[in-house]
Order: sequence, then C-alpha cells, then structure tokens
Amino acid sequence: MNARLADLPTALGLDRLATDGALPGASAGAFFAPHGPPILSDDPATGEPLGRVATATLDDYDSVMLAARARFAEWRSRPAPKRAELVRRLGELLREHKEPLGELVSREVGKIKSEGLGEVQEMIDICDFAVGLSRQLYGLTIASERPAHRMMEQWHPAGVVGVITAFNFPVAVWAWNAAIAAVCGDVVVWKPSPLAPLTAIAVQALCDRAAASEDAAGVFNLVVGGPEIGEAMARDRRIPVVSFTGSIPVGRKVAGLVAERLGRSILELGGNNAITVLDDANLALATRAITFGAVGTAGQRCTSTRRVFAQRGVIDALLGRLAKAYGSVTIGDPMAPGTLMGPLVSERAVQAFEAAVAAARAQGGEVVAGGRRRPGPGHFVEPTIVRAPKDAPLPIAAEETFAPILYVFEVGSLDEAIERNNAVSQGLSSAIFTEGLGSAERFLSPAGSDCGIANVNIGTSGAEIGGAFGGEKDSGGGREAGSDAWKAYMRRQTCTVNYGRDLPLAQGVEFPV
Ligand code: UN1
Repeated sequence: MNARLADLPTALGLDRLATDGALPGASAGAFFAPHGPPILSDDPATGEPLGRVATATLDDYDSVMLAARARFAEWRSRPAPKRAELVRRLGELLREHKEPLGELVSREVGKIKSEGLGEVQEMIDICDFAVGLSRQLYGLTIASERPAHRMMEQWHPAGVVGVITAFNFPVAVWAWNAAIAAVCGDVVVWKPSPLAPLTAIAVQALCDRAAASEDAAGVFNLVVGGPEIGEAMARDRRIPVVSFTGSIPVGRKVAGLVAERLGRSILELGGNNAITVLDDANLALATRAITFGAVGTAGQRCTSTRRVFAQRGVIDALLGRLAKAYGSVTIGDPMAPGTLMGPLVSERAVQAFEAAVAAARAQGGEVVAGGRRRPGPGHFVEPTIVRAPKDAPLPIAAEETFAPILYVFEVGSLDEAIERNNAVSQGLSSAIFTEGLGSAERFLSPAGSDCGIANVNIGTSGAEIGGAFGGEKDSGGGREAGSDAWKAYMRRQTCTVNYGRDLPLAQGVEFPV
C-alpha cells in the first residue's frame, strides 16, 4: 500500500484485509483470497503504484455466483422495506466515510477532491432514494372485463444482477444499480474496472459491514478481474439482468451475448454531447457550463461536453470567454486545493488525446486553446478547444475521445444546431443556452434533441440521481438511477383473480364443458 494512502485503509476498514501485500479482489459476503494473478492499481497523478489486488479466476467467479444464488433464495422473500435497512445502513456508512472514500476515488482515478466527494455524495443520494423507493414498488390494478374478476400487476425480484462498471465513476454508477437492485430484492455481483479495484474493495468492505448488521451477507458481491469475467457474466444464464457501463464496442459485445440467451441488458455507453448556444444566450452562464462540462473530470465523463454549436452572432465572443476561462484552469494534483483538472487515467488515454488533436488539425481544425500533453510524472494534458473549419466536416468530432477536447462549430440557426446535435451515432446528453422560451421548448420537443438527456441553460454533465439516466442510439438505451428505472431490475407479473363462482372467458369466448 502506497504511503500517500497510509491513513485511508484504516478509515475504510481495508487494513484488516491485506494478505501478503495484495488485497483480495473477491467477496461473497466475506472477502476471500482469489486465485488469479494480482493487478497493480496506479495513481494517475504520479504513475506510482497505489496497491496490489489479487484477481478472481473463473472458478472464483463461480463460487461467488453460487453464494449469490443461495442468498437470493432468501432475500427475494424479505419485505422490501426490510431489505431497505441494508441500503440505509450502507448510506450511513458512506456518510461516515465520505472523506476517505472520496479521497481514494481521487487518488485512484485522478478526479479532483470536490468531484471525488461528489461521487460519494451521489452514492449517498441513491441510497436515500432507494430506501424511499422500497415502499413504492407500485403495480397497477386494472379493470377486468369479466365480472367478479380482479386484475393486477406486481413486480418481483429479477434474480442475480450483474453490474460491470467503468473507471470514470468507479463507485457512483455501481451504487445507482446496486442500491436499487437490492431494495428490488435482487442480489448483486459487481465487476469493477481493473483501473479502480481499490475503490471497489473499499466499498465492498463497507457493504460487508452493512450486511453483517442486517443479516444480509452476500447481497452485495465483488469480483475483480479482467474481460473474461465480464464475458462470463454476459453469457451466464443465472444472471437475468446485466448492467454494463463502458465503451460502445464492448457494450455491443455484451448486448449481443446477453441477447443470445434472451437476457436483459441495461447499457450505459458512450456519449458525444453537445451544447447549443444561441444568439440570445446568457454567455456568462454558457461559458461556465461549457467549461465544467468539457474540463470537469478531465473530460472523462460519458456526459462530458464534446461539441458546441454557437450561433453566428455569438461565436467569437463565446470563444473569447472560453479561452479566458480555460486559461484560468489549474492543472495538477487532484487533491490540492484550487486544482480544477487532474490527470487522465492512463498513458493510453494521453495517447488517444494526442491522436485526436492531431486528427483535428489534419482535418482543418484550429487549436485555439491547449493541445499538448504536460511533462510527467503523471498523465496530464491541457484542456483543449478546437475551432472547426467553416465549410469542411470535422470527422474526428463524431467520435468520443475520453479527454478534455472541445470542438466548436458555427451554426446559422436553431434548426441547424438541432440537426447537427442529432447527426452523431451517440445520443446521451445535450443542452441549449437561450433566453427564448420558444427556442428552449423546440429543443425539448419531439423534433428537438434526440438524446436521453436534454437540458436548458445548464450543461450536459452533472445529472442528479432523481431522474432516469441514460441515452439513445449507440449510447445504449438503458436507464439507471431515479424515476422508474427500478422496473428494469424486476420482473413484471400480471395476475387475474376470479372471486366469483362462474368461469367467464375473455373476449366473450364460449367453451361449454
Ligand atoms: C458517467 O460518466 O458514466 O451526469 C456517469 C453526470 C454524472 C454521472 C456520469 N452524474 O455527469
């Protein structure tokens, strides 16, 4: 364990888990030493190793699945408000450990302190939401066409839910899925990103503590491993629901494997999110929203702002304001006060950044801010703005590069902005800045943005957990977190009860026997 993390393990209960230097990356109610090769987790701000984690083999995965199935047999029959006690306890533990867990997130994936804390807050929020939801898993009653018959719909637990998460929200996205699934009566098996195993182990340690006091060992389970574990989950008929967050190509593969066995997948894939800025926009507001959207989390959110469509009358003023705002962004140690942008997660991410900037230049884009990597140690780059050429396409802007690169286009009208907003394969998040009610409503209308999220006078990222989160087209179509997203974690049952003495048939069919 790295010295910079010295006081964190104790706070998170990790110190008790260390076995011959490697933390055990598997838990089925209690941590056990898995048999796969260890992986190193690095601090992206320094390139130094933070800790070593033993990974799970397919046999280890199978042991976790067996325990999960056994737990489900009991858990599904526990009343939902009682199940919620586990989630309430987890929420309390997260509140108690918000600081050290937020710091661990910052250290392991490089997001700034406030965002690391915000990520844990998002977990706390979804726990609160799930506790309330446990008393609101409503079904409909339906008027029957037959006398003395009652029809109703009820929602039952689906089973073992597989949750595969990405490095950029290493724990919040797990919580969206896990907190909801647990109150729905499901048991969760989690495969975290191999880039963030320490954060996952810390959260699992809190889960195991919550479970111990609520007699719920094994409702939350952890399997740290590589793509072979993810593939096993996608193929596994014992997992009726697989929630996957990650890239579009891997999401396509997961969706195919789950569909082959007629399972259900909840996909939260890439985005290519745009902000439209009309001539009547409040430019001060737009500048702040664009800068947070494009630079926040070093551009490594699926909701990060990647494209701007600025109307002719404001593009120069907006670019001037953006260049100034970008100039004031402090880059460095994510935990240092005042830092607004930490490192990218890996050297590979830096190379992808450099390749995208080079492609943008080759395609006629003008780099008006940033554009370079920063000397090491650590994986630092400059937040970058590319002004698109007027009369040529900028094909690189159709791709999602997980880095702080913003492509700015000039548009003549709202219609043109909407058309270009929708012209990419992804459809996650979008926003418009305008003071005009008509323009705002047109952006939100059926002929407006085609994304799962459409905002007015706020940016594309930073969604609250109360809404359903997810996107259309290549963004995957899944919905997670709030609203009625819980329905994806349950199976629906339509029930008809005859309390009469006759057996009338529907549709007036006669069958005299
Ligand atoms: C993600 O990047 O996978 O809306 C999720 C947001 C965050 C979640 C992002 N609440 O930006």
